[in-house]
Amino acid sequence: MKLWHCKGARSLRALWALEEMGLDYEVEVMPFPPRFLREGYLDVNVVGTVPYFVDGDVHMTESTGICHYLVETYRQFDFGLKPDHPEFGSYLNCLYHSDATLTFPQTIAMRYLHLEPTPEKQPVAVDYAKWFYARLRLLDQHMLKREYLVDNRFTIADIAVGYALYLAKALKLSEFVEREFTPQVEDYLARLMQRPALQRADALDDGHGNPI
Ligand SMILES: N[C@@H](CCC(=O)N[C@@H](CS)C(=O)NCC(=O)O)C(=O)O
Repeated sequence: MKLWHCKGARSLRALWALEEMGLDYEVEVMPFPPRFLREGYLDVNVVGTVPYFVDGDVHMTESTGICHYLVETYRQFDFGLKPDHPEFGSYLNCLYHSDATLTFPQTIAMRYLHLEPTPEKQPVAVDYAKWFYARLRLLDQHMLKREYLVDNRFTIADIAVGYALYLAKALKLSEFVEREFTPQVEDYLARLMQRPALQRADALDDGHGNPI
């Protein structure tokens, strides 16, 4: 299997999962954004985004979907839950919530605060950054009495949601909107950042550093 990745981008979810699971994979680390900076990338992935993932005939473009695929296809249930688990619904909710609800407003903020920072777009970016913090309310509540999202253990749900927290830090969103994570969410992210698999995945670089 092969993963196309850019440092700090959503492909980190898939890379982190591959590292946690100890699966054999090939990775291409590219400058960001690859559709402009990696020649021929649109021929690899017509959408031009990362991650892009290939496993035999399987081609995938969704970071959380790739994590879920790896759990199911390679029977990595140490990192996932099966449908008969009482928290299966919560597990799926975290997986979908991670990108559709949490990362989505962050990417608009990233675009206008970091990649195309024009003064007229600044209010839009700040608005989306505030929106992101408001959307953390579910996690704030959920983490009051938990160390991990489901089943009292680390799973890909933590990779999926943890990446959104990682991205907020990388984008320095708190500086733009004067909001902080709640103590329980700050502790949760610190716990995730200590994981050797994340540290290995995060260290992979195309030589140009992190653009965000
Ligand atoms: N929902 C997709 C989104 C993928 C995505 O938009 N990735 C961003 C990086 S975080 C990207 O490649 N942007 C570059 C571009 O749009 O050219 C996922 O979760 O993987």
